[in-house]
Amino acid sequence: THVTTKPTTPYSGQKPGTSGLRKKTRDFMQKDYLANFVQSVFNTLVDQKVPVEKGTLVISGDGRYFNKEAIQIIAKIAVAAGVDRLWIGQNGLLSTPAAIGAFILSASHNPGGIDEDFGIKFNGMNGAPAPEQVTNSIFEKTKQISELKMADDLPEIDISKIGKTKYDSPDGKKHLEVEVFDSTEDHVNLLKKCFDFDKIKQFVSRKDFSMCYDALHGVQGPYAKKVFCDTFGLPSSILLNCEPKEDFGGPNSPSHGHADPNLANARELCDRMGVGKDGMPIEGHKGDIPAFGAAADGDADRNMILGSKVFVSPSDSLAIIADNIECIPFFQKSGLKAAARSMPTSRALDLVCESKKIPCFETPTGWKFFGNLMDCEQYQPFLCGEESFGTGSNHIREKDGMWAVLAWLQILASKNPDQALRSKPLVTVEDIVRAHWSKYGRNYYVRYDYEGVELAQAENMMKYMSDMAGKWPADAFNGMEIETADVFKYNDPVDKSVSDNQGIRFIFKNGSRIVFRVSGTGVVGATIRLYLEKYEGPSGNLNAHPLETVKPIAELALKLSKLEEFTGRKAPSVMT
Ligand code: VG1
Ligand code: CO
Repeated sequence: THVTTKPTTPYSGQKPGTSGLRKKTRDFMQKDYLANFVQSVFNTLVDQKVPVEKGTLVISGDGRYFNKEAIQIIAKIAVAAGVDRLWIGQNGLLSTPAAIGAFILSASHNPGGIDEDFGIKFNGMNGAPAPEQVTNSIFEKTKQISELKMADDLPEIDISKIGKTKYDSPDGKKHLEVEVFDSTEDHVNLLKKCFDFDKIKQFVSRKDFSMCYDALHGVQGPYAKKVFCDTFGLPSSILLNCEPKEDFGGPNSPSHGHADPNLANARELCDRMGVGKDGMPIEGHKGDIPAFGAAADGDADRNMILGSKVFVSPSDSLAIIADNIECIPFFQKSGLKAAARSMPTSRALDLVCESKKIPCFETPTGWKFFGNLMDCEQYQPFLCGEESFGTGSNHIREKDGMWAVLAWLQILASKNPDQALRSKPLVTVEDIVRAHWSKYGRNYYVRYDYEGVELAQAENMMKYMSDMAGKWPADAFNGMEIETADVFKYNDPVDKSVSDNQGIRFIFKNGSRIVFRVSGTGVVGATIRLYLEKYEGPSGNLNAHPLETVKPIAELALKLSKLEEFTGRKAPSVMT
């Protein structure tokens, strides 16, 4: 192969957000748009003295439209940059949790298709998303880029067939290897080290247990088939939407092509599980309901957990896994050493950490902030998660949708031990959730999303609230006593970096919280996220309706933020 150098001109706005660069697919299809960004990543790596020439690079994605074309473009740039080996998941598919040292072609939970969204993330050799210093430097490079170096004569890689192909490197001094591999194998092998697969298999084959798994046509499908059907021996009828599709099923599918595992988009699964849009049981639901239900997002790093007629809020799921951590082999040897949640995630986890007397960290939104913490030996094994349906541990440096599901199945298996007890009724997801609330109390939690708001309006609203921090009159809070009203700023305890402006928070003395953020994964305009939390102690009402329960706080939040005045929005577009 040879390297061709050709001139290019910068595109504006190539700034990675919470998780990679996300734009309309058609933006990515513009001449050299993707190439400019990828070249900028390599230029940054070279600057930071990362030994690219010795590296193995993974290039794969969640299977959305333009995935395949993008892989060929990135391969040409990577070869020109001198990469030793390229690994590509069969058919270009690889879930985010399985990708280490990788370009991941995904806009995650955003819809896919030529008229929808595309994205690219870069994860370093430790599997962690590029930290802020790196993404900022990539952005600077995109503004200055003037040339592309590509191995234009690299033949088109056949990504449909597993196998290795050797090419001469551009300098003719070595061979470079391109390997197309079975996407699911490595990751499932890693998960086998975290859990007791035999015990889970025994549990899921009980006659009184049944489950349903929805991959929403994202990349998790083949992994789900491998784990649940090939390994645990469950029938393929438990799988919903497990064939990856370029448009995740498109606008006419039950998820509207939005591979986001939540109450609004995973409707097919929720309906089957008897769970309404409000997270409450569907009245008069007929038919058999499985005992366990779960779903993943487009790139398979998110998870949703359901029981029969029960929705487990992601913040609760995190706290419940923490409280039952001794059920999971990965943690059995030394116990859980530390845990973390993103700032908007409910404080249910904090209560568990308090009782376990272990550190509980509060980070800004996005997985890149957990990486530093879990790299510290004194905090391993480590558990972390977000309200946005992401949960994981230090087995990798990303959230992991399959991991969370196996964690729940392992807990269920432990609560329903051996043969002798088979005559007893199944301890259900609902039993586990209720036991948790009666021990720690319940953190009622709802998120309102206002999508497609004009950017300037969202910024003005956020600016208004940050200007007001410290100046709110004492009677501004509808009689509730305020503890903190500020702009969240994170001091990374490990590398001492500071991330400012990570959301507006109102914390009340009674344990309620209001948080405002602007999303960093949106593609058009701005999405305002309003996070609402109300704590109810163990002796309080643990059976209330979450939407109703947080309503008074929501009204206060709308008053404080003047959201309607700033944006003209009367109601959120999604509640979850
Ligand atoms: C959202 C979620 C955040 C998550 C991020 C990436 O970010 O709120 O918790 O880490 O998506 O998830 P934002 O900035 O839009 O709020 V994924 O599964 O889209 O890579
Ligand atoms: Co995702």
